[in-house]
Amino acid sequence: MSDKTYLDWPFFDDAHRRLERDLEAWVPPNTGGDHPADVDSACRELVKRLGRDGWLRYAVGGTDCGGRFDAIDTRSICLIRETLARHSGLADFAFAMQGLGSGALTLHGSPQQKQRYLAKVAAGEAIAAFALSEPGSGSDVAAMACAARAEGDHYVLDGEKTWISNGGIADFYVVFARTGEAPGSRGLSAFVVEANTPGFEIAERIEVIAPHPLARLRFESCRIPRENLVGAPGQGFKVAMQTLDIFRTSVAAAALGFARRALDEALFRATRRKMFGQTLADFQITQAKLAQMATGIDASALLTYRAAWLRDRGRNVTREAAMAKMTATETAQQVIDSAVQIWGGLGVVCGHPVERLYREIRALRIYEGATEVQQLIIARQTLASYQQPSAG
Ligand code: COS
Repeated sequence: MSDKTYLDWPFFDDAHRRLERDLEAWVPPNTGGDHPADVDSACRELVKRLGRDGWLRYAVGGTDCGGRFDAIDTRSICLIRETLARHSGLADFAFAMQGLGSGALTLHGSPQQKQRYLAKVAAGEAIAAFALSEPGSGSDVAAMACAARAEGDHYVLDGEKTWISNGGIADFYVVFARTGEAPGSRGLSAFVVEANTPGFEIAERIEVIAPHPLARLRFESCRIPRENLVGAPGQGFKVAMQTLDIFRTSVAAAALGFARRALDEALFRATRRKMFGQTLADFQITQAKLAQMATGIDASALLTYRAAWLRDRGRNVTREAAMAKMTATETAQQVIDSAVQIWGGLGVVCGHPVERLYREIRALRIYEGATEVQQLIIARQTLASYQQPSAG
């Protein structure tokens, strides 16, 4: 049984505690299976179930278009991701991508766009995706080459996107492209591209160590109605970054869920496995490991829920979200590695919970801003506040 004492921390109110309890009761153990033969169908099914039972309402903002609240409640999203991740990486993925894929619409969509897309995302009737990275620009978003030129009442998209989660099963993609109002980050815009738009195709499906739908996308003279522009022209970089400010914090929460599961598995093994006349847990060397694991988890939780709480209070959390994502994902990797060590040979057997966690955690240190990007963000802001301390 995972430690739940953190729910008494002042970041949460009773509605959060109820949400966690209700979701814990809803999610059957190992939802979604660990090695589904058909990952696309498994994801579609998870989205349907998460939508049918109301959980996806937390992934979008706006009660008039299916959202649970008027604005996204970051703490709810984090609690849901943490809880789902403890049981099933794929269920967490299905939930998270509905939020990331529609986040730009929640934040900057027109009333018509919100009505058209968000209600279906919240009901699990449409699958969303977020298309930012390209073969030549991952960390350096401002260097993107995919271009959208205005032509009458349309934009015409040409270029590629890659590492796009839900690529291949999404009904629509929020795509970022260069519109050229100004150089670099000031010349990008965001668009909704529906999957059946002529000129859009899945160029390649990509298989990864923890399978989920992932693809490279290609746009060739792909005509998008002007009303599919999300936010103002030239504001795409900020739209992407504001979306990531929410979902980077939630990646930290997912890592936390993986780490908590790993600690549970390690405790189970350490208190049962006998050697040299005692249990593994009786050895101080094991206790040192368990202490590191438990402390790392609490430190990650504090940073994660601080970032979520601050965002829910309307604060800019770019730095706090970066700290949370960096710490929680790097810590979870170490915690899971220790759990594998405690399980010994069994820990590397395909299908074992800690083997699955070992594969699942790895990508979280890379996507939505690699650890090195988070370091850059934190250092820049730390240096800026040192060099320009606020008056008084
Ligand atoms: N919210 C709102 N605005 C933001 C912002 C945020 N979180 N972060 C930056 N901006 C603004 C800046 O204020 C700046 O505005 P002005 O042009 O008005 O001055 C502008 O955006 C450019 O910011 P910056 O100079 O910091 O941009 P850089 O090109 O140096 O890039 C990083 C910054 C590296 C942080 C950014 O490119 C990044 O996050 N990269 C990782 C991308 C990523 O996560 N990829 C994974 C995709 S999802 S799997």
